[in-house]
Amino acid sequence: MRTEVAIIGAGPAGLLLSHLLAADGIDSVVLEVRTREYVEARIRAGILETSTVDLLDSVGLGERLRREGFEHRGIYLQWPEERHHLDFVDLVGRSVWVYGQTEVTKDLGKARDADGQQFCYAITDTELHDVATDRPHVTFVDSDGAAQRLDADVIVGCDGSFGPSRAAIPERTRQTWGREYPYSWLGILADVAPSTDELIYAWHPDGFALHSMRSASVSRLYLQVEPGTDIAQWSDDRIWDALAVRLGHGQDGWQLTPGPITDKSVLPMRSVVAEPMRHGRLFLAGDAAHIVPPTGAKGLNLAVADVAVLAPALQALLRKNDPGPADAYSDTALRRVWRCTHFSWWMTTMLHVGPDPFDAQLQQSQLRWVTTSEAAAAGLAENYAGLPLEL
Ligand code: RFL
Ligand code: PHB
Repeated sequence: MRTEVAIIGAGPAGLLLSHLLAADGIDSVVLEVRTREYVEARIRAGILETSTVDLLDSVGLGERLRREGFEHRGIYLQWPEERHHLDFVDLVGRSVWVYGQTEVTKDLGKARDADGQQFCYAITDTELHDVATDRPHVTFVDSDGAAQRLDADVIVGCDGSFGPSRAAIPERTRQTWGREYPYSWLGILADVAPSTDELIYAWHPDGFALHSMRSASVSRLYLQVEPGTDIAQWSDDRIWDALAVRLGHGQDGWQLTPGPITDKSVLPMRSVVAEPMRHGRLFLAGDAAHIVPPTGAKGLNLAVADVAVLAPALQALLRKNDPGPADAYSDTALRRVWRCTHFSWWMTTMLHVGPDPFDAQLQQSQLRWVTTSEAAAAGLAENYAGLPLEL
C-alpha cells in the first residue's frame, strides 16, 4: 500500500488529522490496533474548549455538537462549606462545551466514511521504519492475519501514550519530562440526570471529587483514590457515599442524586512531555507526545490543537515543497503543550489532598484567592476555556 500520510491511531488526533488533510486534498491511511466499536465506545474526556469547538465547526463537524452538547459558562470550585461559581464568559469572554470524546470520535468516523477514508482497524504488530529518510514506511498485520507494508511520504504517530511511535524517535535525540502523581481517579458513568448545571470541582479533606456529565440523563463523576486502588473495594454504595460527602450533599439544600453505575474505572494521574515532536519524516501528535492529568480537561483539546498546527504544516511540505511550517511544528506545538502541562499540574496540585497539612493550608489559601480575586479567576478561566490556537 502507498499513501501520502500514514496515520497511526484512530483516536481524536488521528481521525481529525485525516479529516483536515482530506480537506486539503491530501491522502492518508489510518491504522488502528483496536476495533472501531471499541474506539467509539471508549469513555474518556468530556470538555471541549472554545478553540476546539470553533475548529470542529469550521470543518463541518459542529452540527451535532451544537445540537446535543451543552455550553457551559464556567465551573464551580468548592471546599467544605463554600461553593463559588467562576463565570468564564464574564471573565474572559469564552465558554466550554460538554460533549463526550465518544461523540467526537463517532462524528469524525462518520465524516471520514462519507469521504471514503481508508482505515485498517484491528491490526497488530505495528512497526515504523526508516523514519529519518524520505521513504518511511509502516509494517503491520491486518485483521485477516496478512502481513502488510504501508509506504508514505510522512508518518504521523497519533497512537496515544502506549503506542510505538514515540519510541521510534531515537533515544539520543529525545528528551522526556514527567511526573507521576501520588493519587489516581476512580471514574464512574451513571444513568442519572446531573445534580448540577455546570461542573463542580471539590477540594475535601477526604480527597478531591468532580461532578461532570455527558448528557441530560448521564452523569460522569470522579473521586481521588490511592494509586493501585482495587476497584472491587469500591461498591456502588461506597462510591455514592464518598461523592455525597466530598461534593457537599445537604449543604445549602444541595442534593446529589445517585443512580445506576454503568461504568467504573481507575485512572492513574501523570504528566509527560516528549520532545521533539518530530524526527525526520515522523511527527507525533496528541497523547503520543504528551499526557496531562485530567484535572484541567486538556488532553483531548491538546490533541486537537496539535493536529490543527500539523495539518497545514504537512500541506505546505507535501504540496508547496515548503518545509518551514513542518520544521517549526514541534516548537510551535510545544509552547501550548507546556502551557497546558503547567495548568493541568496547577489544577491537580491545588485540588488533590496529600499527607502534609501544610499543603492543605496552601491549597485553601489558593482556592480562596482564585474565587475572590478577579485577576486570579481570569487566569484560571483563560487557561480552562482555552487559549487561542495560535498561542
Ligand atoms: P488516543 O485517544 O489514546 O488514541 C490513540 C489511538 O492509537 C491507538 N494505538 C495504535 N494504533 C495502531 N498501532 C498501535 N501499535 C497502536 N497503539 C495504540 C489506540 O488504540 C488509540 O485508538 O490519543 P489521542 O488521539 O492523542 O487523544 C487524546 C485523548 O484521548 C486523551 O488525551 C484524553 O482522553 C485523556 N483522558 C481523559 N481526559 C479527560 O479530560 N477526561 C477523562 O476522563 C479522561 N480519561 C483519558 C482518560 C485518557 C486515558 N488514557 C490515555 C489511557 C482515560 C484514559 C484511560
Ligand atoms: C469528564 O467529564 O470526563 C471530565 C471533565 C472535566 C475534567 C476531567 C474530566 O477536568
